[in-house]
Amino acid sequence: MRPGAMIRIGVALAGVVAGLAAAAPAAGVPGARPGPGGAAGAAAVAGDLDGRCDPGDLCLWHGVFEGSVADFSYIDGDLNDNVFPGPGAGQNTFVANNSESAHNYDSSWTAFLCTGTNGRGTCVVVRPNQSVLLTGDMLDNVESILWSI
Ligand SMILES: [Ca+2]
Ligand SMILES: [Ca+2]
Ligand SMILES: [Ca+2]
Repeated sequence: MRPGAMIRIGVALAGVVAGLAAAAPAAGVPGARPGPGGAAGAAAVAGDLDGRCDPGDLCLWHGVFEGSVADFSYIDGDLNDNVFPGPGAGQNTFVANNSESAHNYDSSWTAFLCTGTNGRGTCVVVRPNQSVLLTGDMLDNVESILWSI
């Protein structure tokens, strides 16, 4: 099982917004969103991190819904190895601890944006087709993206 899938399942089991990292992985749990698992060097996926917000993407903006955008189709437990691909302010800067707003372009999966890697720290819930402003402790602090059905 991919590490990312384990994290993903952990979210579903925990059912809480914070403290996700301690959840134990389990095999064969339905609803684990397939994908590269956020592993370093994972193969590129069409539509993922192409600088455009497509259906199924979770988009993070460098600014408040402006400037460069980073679009994630899958779980990514560490945004420290990703840069904003979209044009505009912030392009090619690291995504980790560097975003001010987000929108979930998926129609069924809920995204969790967490202040630490691999779901650690505090997480904000971004429901399907919902936008969030990352303010307070979340401002320029998101470091991982998890999903749950
Ligand atoms: Ca995209
Ligand atoms: Ca990453
Ligand atoms: Ca952080």
